Amino acid sequence: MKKILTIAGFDPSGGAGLQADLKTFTVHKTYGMSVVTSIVVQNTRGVQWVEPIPPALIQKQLEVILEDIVPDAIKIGLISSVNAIQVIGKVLQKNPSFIVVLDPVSISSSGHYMVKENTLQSLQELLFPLSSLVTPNITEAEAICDFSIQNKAEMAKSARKIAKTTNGAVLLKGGHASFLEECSDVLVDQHSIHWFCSPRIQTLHTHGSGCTLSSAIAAHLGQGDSLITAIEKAKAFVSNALLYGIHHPECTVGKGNSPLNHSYLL
Ligand code: PXL
Repeated sequence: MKKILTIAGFDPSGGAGLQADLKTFTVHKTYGMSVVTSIVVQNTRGVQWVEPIPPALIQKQLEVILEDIVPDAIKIGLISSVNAIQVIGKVLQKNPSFIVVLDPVSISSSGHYMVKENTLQSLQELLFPLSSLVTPNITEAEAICDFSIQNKAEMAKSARKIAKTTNGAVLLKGGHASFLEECSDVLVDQHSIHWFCSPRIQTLHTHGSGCTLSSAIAAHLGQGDSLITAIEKAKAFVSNALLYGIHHPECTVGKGNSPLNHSYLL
């Protein structure tokens, strides 16, 4: 069984962060492990508080896992402080062969800032160069590149610029882009560009969709899939988990933006 590690925030309501990641790892028949970086006090209606875990404690969790278990892939989600980014970078630098999928989370889907200023800049300086894939959404890509994205050409331009700072590729997610009729994501590495297009699913019940996509990609990469295959399979998983959440009223959770139905495969 392949072993997949998430380094992410804790969502007590169970739909996003490392809870989403662990559920995703399990239904992909992999063994899930988690290092917690922050406690995010929230429910499906929104985020109320983000409490960072002390960096030394993050470092210790990581070191103790890694001296015992070699992960086949790592997903990184919310890291809410620069000091935490620094210690994670320090540990990962010692293991340059790891497959790392980094979701540069900064704002929750309910619009709450979950990171301190400069976090995106530090992620780009310290963790993008250690990542095989970085998965920003449009808002995060705009903040990283410092220009606005209004069409597919600008999506590609932004992804190309960000890709130069990674150790692999960028998947720029168009899921929230109002200028796209379909849901189009663009994958760019040093040499190539590939578009993934899927029908847009009209729903507000998307809590945890970004976390789930990046952890499903990590699970597939850890199992040996190519990058394009891993992304295709992960996108199909997210679409189905969204659809099963909406079309089965008994699967709706909470009074706000309901999470995906991670268990639909079961
Ligand atoms: O979707 C971004 C995200 C990431 N990580 C945690 C979260 C959220 C959004 O709510 O709670 C822990």
